[in-house]
Amino acid sequence: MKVNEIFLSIQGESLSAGFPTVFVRFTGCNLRCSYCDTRYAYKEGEDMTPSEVFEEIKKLHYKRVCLTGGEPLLQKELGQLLEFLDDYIVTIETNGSVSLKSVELKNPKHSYVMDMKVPSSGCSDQMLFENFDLLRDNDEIKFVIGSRVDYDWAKNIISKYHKKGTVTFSPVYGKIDYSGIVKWILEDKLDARFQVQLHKVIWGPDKTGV
Ligand code: MET
Repeated sequence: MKVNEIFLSIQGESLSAGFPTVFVRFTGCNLRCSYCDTRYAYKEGEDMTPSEVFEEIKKLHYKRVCLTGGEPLLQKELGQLLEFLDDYIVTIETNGSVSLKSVELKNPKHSYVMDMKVPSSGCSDQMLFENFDLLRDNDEIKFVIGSRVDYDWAKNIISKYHKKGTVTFSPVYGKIDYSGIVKWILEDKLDARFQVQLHKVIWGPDKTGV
């Protein structure tokens, strides 16, 4: 596996937001999102076996792990790492363009956070909508909203494809009026969760490795 960094922090996004979590950031991504805040994970990384990654996770003494990137589903040995993490609460942050069939989640404590890339990311045309069919109730679908166009795109995708899993709308930090998004959600009677990225509230938009 190619690993960019492993560190302990507070989870800033998803249903696990606020919990101390061990982050494993893998190297390599097939997308180039306009707002990407982890471009350093496109290339830089160290080769490690799943067992070596697990040893590093254990050293941090927390049973919550976030597998992120880069794009974690590009790692061929992800399934092997998940076997080591059988006893852990694991979220896999994936970018919506890679088939969820690349790793089978057998453990109910393991879930996907699938980030559907909206038009302002520049990558919305690469989303794989059949992934919606593979999501379960404990998975999550996230839309990072930067404009009304993004919101309308997300609303349309939900009505067409959403079956199972929590829907979350997160504003691009500092870019858009948060109360506006909340108003749209309520006007449209969407069962969508509004969430500000907590790590950016705590440390600001540019700090990495937190
Ligand atoms: N690849 C995943 C996503 O796009 C997680 C990392 S993005 C910084 O959501």
